[in-house]
Amino acid sequence: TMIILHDEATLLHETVELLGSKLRPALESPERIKAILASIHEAQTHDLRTISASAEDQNTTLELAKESHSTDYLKHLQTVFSEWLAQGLVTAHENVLPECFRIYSATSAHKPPRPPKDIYARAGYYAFDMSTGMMQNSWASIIASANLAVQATGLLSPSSSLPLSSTIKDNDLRRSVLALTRPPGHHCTGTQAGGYCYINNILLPITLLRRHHHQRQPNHTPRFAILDLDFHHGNGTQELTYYDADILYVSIHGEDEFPYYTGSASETGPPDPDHAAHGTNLNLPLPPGSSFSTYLESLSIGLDAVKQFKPDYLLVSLGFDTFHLDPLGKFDIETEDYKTMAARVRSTVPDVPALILLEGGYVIERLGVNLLSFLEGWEG
Ligand code: SP5
Ligand code: ZN
Repeated sequence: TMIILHDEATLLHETVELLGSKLRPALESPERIKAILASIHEAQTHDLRTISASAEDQNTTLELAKESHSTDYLKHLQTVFSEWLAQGLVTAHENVLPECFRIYSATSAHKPPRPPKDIYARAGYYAFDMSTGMMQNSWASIIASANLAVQATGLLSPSSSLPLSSTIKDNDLRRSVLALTRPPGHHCTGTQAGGYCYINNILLPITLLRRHHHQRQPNHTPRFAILDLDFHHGNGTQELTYYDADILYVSIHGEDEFPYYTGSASETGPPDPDHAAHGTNLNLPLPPGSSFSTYLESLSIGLDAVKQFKPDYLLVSLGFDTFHLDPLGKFDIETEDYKTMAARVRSTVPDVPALILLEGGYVIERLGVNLLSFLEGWEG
């Protein structure tokens, strides 16, 4: 039985995106979570907890997010829709979408680029693609999703000093927790939304656990391994952890796929061999069409690195866009393979407290079975 955290507010965000030259309903939709919930209910094997972020929870979460994201970026996410609406740039049922992205110009008087005064232009300053629109309720889902990551952390750590939601009790403490985070998080950077991501959810547990350890065990600096199993490279997570010696980032992803400009095996952390974070980034790109047996070879390399790193915590960015039918993925992975995948991961570090956060996966009608298969393998 896995404790699975969900918040109904994650279902509110519903946008359009530019995909293959057409503006269409975003593949990252509320139906993804609804389908997962239906499968969990039907299976009856897991302990699903539906929580709701209080104003205080939201403040705590926002405060933690400021460790990874700039204050002006977070402010932008909270206000851009209503500002566009007030100025008549969108109607209540439309989306804010960017038009002009950041330009790094050698000849500009503004180096580095600064936020434009024009509210219309700011949408493109704080984003890097057109899959990451903002509608009326987007912020409510963004903060609810991030809060799920925070509350899941509370279930991992035996401390009443953590900001546990009132729906969670001390005797619920677990070694593994899954949070149904939506929107996902691994693509957004400190100042740019992208790839359906707005707040990098997986960084929040790290910030929270660090503060927690700092209070209780100041002599011990906790070590974190992030295993990113989404089909896409987690460029945001990589960027936010690259120079951090206490975080290992490992990603298996489609080679030369979205987000296109990151994810090469040569990105291993700071190049200086004397830098403490040298070698704490491991990218394992795989060509389109890769089979599950090929995938397992990379997974085994990634897991060796995780084991060697001796993490105090394992954080899994779990995407199901590696599924063979996924419209955004190109791997040849099937439902039963997720069971094998999860079993390999968990058996590598069976006693390390682990948080699993949802990232991508767009075959609505198979998301539930794929997740159940993963959990079956995880719990052995
Ligand atoms: C969290 C996550 O999985 N985000 C992925 C976002 C990917 N968005 C861009 C995909 C571009 C695919 N291009 C194909 C166009 C023709 N259909
Ligand atoms: Zn993805």
